[in-house]
Amino acid sequence: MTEKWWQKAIVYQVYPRSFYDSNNDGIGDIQGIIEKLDYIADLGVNMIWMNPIFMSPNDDNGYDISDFYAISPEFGTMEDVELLINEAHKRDIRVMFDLVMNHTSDEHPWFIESRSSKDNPHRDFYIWADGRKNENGTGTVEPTNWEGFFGGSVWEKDEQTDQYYMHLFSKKMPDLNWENKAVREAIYDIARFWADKGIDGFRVDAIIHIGKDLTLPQGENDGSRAYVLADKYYANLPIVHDYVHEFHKEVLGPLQIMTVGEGSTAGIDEAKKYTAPEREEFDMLITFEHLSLDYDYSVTHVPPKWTHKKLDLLEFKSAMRRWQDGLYGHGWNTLYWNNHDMPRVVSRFGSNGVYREESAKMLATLMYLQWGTPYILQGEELGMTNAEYEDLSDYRDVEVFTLYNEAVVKGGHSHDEVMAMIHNRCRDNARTPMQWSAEKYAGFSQHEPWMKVSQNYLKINVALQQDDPYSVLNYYKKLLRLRQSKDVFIYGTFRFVLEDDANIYAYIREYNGEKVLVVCNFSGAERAIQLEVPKGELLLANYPDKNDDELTVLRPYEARVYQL
Ligand code: TEU
Ligand code: CA
Repeated sequence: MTEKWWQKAIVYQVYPRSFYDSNNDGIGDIQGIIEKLDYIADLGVNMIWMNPIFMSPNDDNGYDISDFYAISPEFGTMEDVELLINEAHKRDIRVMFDLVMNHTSDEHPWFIESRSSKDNPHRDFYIWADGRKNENGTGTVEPTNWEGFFGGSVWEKDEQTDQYYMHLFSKKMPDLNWENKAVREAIYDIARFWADKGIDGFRVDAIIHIGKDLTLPQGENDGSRAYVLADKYYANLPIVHDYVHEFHKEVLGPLQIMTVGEGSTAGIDEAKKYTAPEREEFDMLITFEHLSLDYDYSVTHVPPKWTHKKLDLLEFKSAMRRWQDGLYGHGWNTLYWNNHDMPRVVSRFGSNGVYREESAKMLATLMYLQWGTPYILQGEELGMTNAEYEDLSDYRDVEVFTLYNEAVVKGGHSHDEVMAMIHNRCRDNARTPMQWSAEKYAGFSQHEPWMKVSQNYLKINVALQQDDPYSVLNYYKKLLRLRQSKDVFIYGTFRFVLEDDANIYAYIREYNGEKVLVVCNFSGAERAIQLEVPKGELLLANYPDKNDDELTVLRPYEARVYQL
């Protein structure tokens, strides 16, 4: 495969609202990111991905955009953005923006026009349909029983024209109609505009959903919820590839922009299509398969993402293998544990307790020495945990309130049960303010932040970890430098060892005659193993004292990397 710069990229995801507040209004901002660029560079990453910073009423924290060409004043100005791009480039850090092409805000001028009358020129920018007659024929119900990703119906009735519009996410986020060429052209112009500003990449939001089955079939319903996730009608439709290819031809190819598509439910065959260079679609895809294995599908009164069962490591391994093997030689892979839509990985698969640091280091070692481009969420390098909020009012995410409304208020399920789900699973877990120091508000701001800091900031913060050679932060630095120092980590093949072991995650990477071995204990107990390793060639380990003569026992969450 031809070499591309992004194969050596290590991406750091900045959630601007919660990263650093430079002007003390409680909201993170672009100047705040600029102030922390040296911190980011020192970590050893070479690209940042920023969640949306455009004009937005913030129903979904900026994913509901009302003007794609303007920066939200909370975050700063266009000059700030230009400065950020410049300052990042000076430090050899590339910049990736989040491009939202599936929907807009309902406050976007296109939608205001669209809803104003059935014959408005912008009517067909969005997806409108008549309701179905209700049972007794006195009125209408939604055109289909499809459930949106935040819960509830995907349809909202608009009284003005007595039709329903489609919204796969919140009702303030109407879906664009990609069948309309004018919509596609308008979106491509937006991408061109930002490419011209000098950014290096796009993360393309919710891309697998831009094609819908507009014959509007009903989803099969077992009756456990009023609406059903019928994603076969609105996810991964073949037409999506045609749209993405067109986008590539018009924008990505000519402007040489790197892209990663967000392809949550895309399977490996889909991913091959999206990322095979000769098909000219995306460079890589972010998929969720490996992070959907701890859902408990036997619980049906809430959408699957809120449910939980213990992760079966063997299942996890076979999912990882599917992606490591499946894409190798075809496309390119992504590697991640966290993003702004998921609970924190230490709380999810590691330990929140005594082994928090060991488990955070082990999880990073396991993930980021595999084949693909790493995506690290801010705070992950500290081993930041879930939010630990107690009250519903501490949460900020629209998805939390939709769940609560559907499950408790309308569905009659218990408050305590649903609060426990929110506590474990909600997206706000990933969005609490970055923990910079033990100062008030974790050094994120001097003003009360838009969202509460996690109470453990006194113990988990940058200032403490910077000076501690054994901190999670300093381990991340070593790990990322190790990854960048050897081509075997970038291009090498991947092969499991001890594949049937339900607690150990171990693999060998190999490239041009060089071999490395990564061995991780995924459990919180000591594990006996049998592996032959050479003496003294330990490249990295997450326990400080080394006894590298033999490898017969791994301590809780222990991780080791050997040169073979
Ligand atoms: O998330 C999209 C997303 O996760 C869905 O596309 C996914 O397919 C669905 O939940 C089924 O698993 C992105 C952003 O990351 C998120 O923050 C936004 O809220 C959302 O799009 C809407 O823009
Ligand atoms: Ca601010």
